[in-house]
Amino acid sequence: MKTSIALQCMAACALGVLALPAFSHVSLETKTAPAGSSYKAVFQVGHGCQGSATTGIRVQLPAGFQGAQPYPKAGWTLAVQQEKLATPRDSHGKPVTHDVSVVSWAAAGKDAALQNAHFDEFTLRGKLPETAGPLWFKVLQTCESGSNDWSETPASGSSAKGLKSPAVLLEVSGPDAAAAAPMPAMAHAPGAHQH
Ligand SMILES: [Cu+2]
Repeated sequence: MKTSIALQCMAACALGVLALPAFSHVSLETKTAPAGSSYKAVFQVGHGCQGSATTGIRVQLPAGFQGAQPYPKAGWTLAVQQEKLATPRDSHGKPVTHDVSVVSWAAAGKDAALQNAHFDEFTLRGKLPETAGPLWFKVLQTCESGSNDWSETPASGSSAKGLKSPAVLLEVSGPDAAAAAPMPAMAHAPGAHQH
C-alpha cells in the first residue's frame, strides 16, 4: 500500500517538478521561525492525489505548538479538535489543561474542491515552543479519490531525505539563529524533491 502511494506521488510530482518546482506536495511557506515566537503556518498544497482533486486537509499539530487558531476559508468547513495536555501550562497565571491538537478544512461542496492542477493555501497560527528543533506537522490530504498521508518523520534530526511521504517540517531556531536572519530551508528545491 505504501509503495503504491509513493509511486502515485512520484508520477504526480514529476509533473509538478516540471511546472512548479517550489510548490510540490504539501509544504510550509515559511520553513524556519524563532523559538517562542508567534508563527503563521501557511500550508501550501501543490497537487492532489494521483490527479484527483483535494477535498480535505487535516493538520495534526506537534506537541509544543500552542493555542492554534485556523484561518477560515471560503467554501471550506473548519473543524478543530482539542486534546488534554500531558503537562498543563501556565497562561497569564491560569492553568491551561487543553489545547488545539487538530485543525481540518473540508470542501463544503464539489465546487470548492482544489483541482489537481491548481494551488491553494491553508493557514493557521500559534505560538512556537521555547526550545529550538524540528517540529513536524502530520498532514492528511484527502481527495475525491484516494488520499496522501504526509506523516513520515525521520528517527532523528530534521532531514526528510529518503522519506516517501514526509510530514511537513518547521525548523524552530534558537534565539541566536533568529537574530542572524536564517536562510530559508530549501527542502523543496527541484533537485531535492523526491518521494
Ligand atoms: Cu509531492
